[in-house]
Amino acid sequence: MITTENLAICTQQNRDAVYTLLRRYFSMDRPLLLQSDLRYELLEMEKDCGQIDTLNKFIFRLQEGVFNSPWAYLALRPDIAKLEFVRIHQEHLIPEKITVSEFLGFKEAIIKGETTEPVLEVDFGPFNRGFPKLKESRSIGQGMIFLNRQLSSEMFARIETGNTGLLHFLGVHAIDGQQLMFSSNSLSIIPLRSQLRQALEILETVDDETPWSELAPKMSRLGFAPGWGYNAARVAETMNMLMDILEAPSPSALEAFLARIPMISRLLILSPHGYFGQDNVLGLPDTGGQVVYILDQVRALEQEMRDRLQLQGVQVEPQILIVTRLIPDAGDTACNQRLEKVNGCTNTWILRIPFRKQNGEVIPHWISRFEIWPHLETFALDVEREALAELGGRPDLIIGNYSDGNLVATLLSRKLGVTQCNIAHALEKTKYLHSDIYWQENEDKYHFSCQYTADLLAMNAADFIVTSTYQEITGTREAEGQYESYRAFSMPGLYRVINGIDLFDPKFNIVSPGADAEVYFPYTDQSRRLHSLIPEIESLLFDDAANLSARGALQDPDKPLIFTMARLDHIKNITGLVELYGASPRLRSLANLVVVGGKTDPQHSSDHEEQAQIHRMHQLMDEYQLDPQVRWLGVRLDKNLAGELYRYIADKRGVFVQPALFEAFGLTIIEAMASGLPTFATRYGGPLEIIQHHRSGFHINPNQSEETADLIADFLEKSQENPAEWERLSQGALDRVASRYTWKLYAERMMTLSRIYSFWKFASGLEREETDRYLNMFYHLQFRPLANKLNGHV
Ligand code: UDP
Ligand code: LCN
Repeated sequence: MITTENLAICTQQNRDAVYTLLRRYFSMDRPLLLQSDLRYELLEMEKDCGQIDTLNKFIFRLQEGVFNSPWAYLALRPDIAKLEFVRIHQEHLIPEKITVSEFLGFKEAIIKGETTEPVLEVDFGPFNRGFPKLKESRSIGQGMIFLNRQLSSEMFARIETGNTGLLHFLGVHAIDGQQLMFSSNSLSIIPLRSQLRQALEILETVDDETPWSELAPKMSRLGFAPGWGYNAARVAETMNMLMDILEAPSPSALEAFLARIPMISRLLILSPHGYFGQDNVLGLPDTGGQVVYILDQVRALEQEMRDRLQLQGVQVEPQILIVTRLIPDAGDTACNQRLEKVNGCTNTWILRIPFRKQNGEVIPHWISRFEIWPHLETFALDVEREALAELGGRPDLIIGNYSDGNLVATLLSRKLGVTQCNIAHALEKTKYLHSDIYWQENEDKYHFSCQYTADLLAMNAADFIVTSTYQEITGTREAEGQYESYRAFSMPGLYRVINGIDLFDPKFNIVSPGADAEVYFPYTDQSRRLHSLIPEIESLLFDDAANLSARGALQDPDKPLIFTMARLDHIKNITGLVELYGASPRLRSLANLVVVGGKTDPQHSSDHEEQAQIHRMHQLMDEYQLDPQVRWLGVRLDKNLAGELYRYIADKRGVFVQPALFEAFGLTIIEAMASGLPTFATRYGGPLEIIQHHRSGFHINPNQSEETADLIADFLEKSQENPAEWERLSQGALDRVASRYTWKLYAERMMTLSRIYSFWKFASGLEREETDRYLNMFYHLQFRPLANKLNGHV
């Protein structure tokens, strides 16, 4: 293992090389070097001196370095989820271990010229010391299994004395005001065993199919309430499960039993920013995958909740409320409507609540996600009132989405005493390089001081956190994870985070989203194809651009198509793809490029990043004279059209490319793959985990344009010579999505997590009271003043 101790030995053995390398770093005259810079410089040095194996290993484990002669302060990431800090004197060359605080302090002083004035150090570590923690990095993201194992053994140790949270939980359990499982609230173990035995004896005498309604009178005389099953067979199974637990407890038996207890019938989902709607919203600034994710998620969850409640014989209709912002000036969207029913659901609604100014006046226009911070506290109060009225009571679970939704979820969950789940979708900190240390420079535009504070609050408050991939939490061997980036960082002048989040906390669980199987299905499935959309697609691709919001007219329409679709954000790097295509005569001769994104007229955009990207697109089209080979559609495609377009591209033996500089997950990637379209996607972020290189798609490095162009061109050429190659990748993509990325799998897992975490929150007092008090103070003393300052600014 690459530890600081080993580094000392290595330095001794390679004194000359270390000395030369440090000199090179110092001579770069850049105080802060990133992993890529540190590696690059070593590789350059090796060109002159030859390879130094051991040193190589260390440099490749460095996360960043801060240089101020004679000292180099280094952050070493020996392995996934491990972090150490070390400093080396340029002359003495003896590595010394330092604390995170010393490292960050040096960084602040060098980069920002800060004095050694006392700063607020944020440290969540001490609060969670007594809390069970995972030990192995490979178990990160499997928190539920671990927690269940850990807590059940503690609980079972007390079972004979009857002192168990399980009995208490069963005794008071109710949903929608209806008492479930037991009618008495003081259960004890000996009478309970006898009650169960008597009930099972009765159940043996009746037909398996006897419905609960017929069993109810006898069962209620024994003290049982509904919730055990819809018929005699299922009731008996559930009772036997409880008998087994009382007899010989095991975590898996408990998990199976808890999976049967109806716990969730009312769900509150928060997604404040953006245009949240079902039509005409995708591709608008800030409105993308999160909306798609939530709309697909609720369909799957409502179905799963209903199935579960029915199986357990509980006559409660599940209800889901998605709460977002009401935007009076909503253009051609429905975002100015208070209530909207979600298509394909029975009792799932979008509830829109406006943002208000301090004087109560409703804010009419869209507000960027970076500027919504001052509105969230009043929004939370309004949500509490209106959502409780719509739901007819407290929700059983609150799910926050993105930094803003997670903050509102935090405020509401604390207040209502409801289990809180967070879904980040994308944490901005990883997307914007150095956005912590240079926060002041970006404050006017991005207000990261508010966002990162909100993130720390919400991640530490959540009962459980759902992520789409493993690396979202803790990264890969090479790169830091999104949550990991909140572990230790500095915002000079504001605070220094010593321990922002513990990656080994069992609150993390990986539950990957799916692609809507009704919309994104294989191109070969002719009977389901929407053939009527083909003329519209061909018109979009080939008709006169002047009649559409489009640019470019494909000269040779028979060539395969390279397709990309994304919001025109800088990070999506669509312009990077256009540039690499423009600069590659080989690629240009093999295929045309189709871009769906943004608008072609910058005046039609209200978002500064999008405007800049639109200008850049036009510039590239002019510079490389791309009009005959690139079709840029500044339109929003509805889901069905997008689904059929992926399949159309597959018919033409084309490919999908997702060139983002960083992509948290990337729904377009699984949509393209679910359509059977060979997919090339960025190696930075979730796609690295979704795609198996050369099997179910390809990883590309967005910073290596030539290499990427060649990889795509090689594949297109190979596929022309041997169509089986294209089909191999197409099938690989289909198989991968079917085995991992479906909403059915998602809903089952999500409901299990909700039940288990809610149970443990109740049964073992998992309330982290000390953390809560600290968070409360952090919210009032840090977040509120920052948000209020922004209020004056916007
Ligand atoms: N999308 C769409 N039509 C458009 C643009 C985007 O249907 O014109 C959808 C796309 O199919 C995907 C989502 O918007 O479902 C984008 O999600 P992704 O995770 O790829 O990126 P995000 O926008 O969330 O960063
Ligand atoms: C936000 C993103 O940036 C995407 O990478 C995700 O796919 C999307 O949300 C859905 O989680």
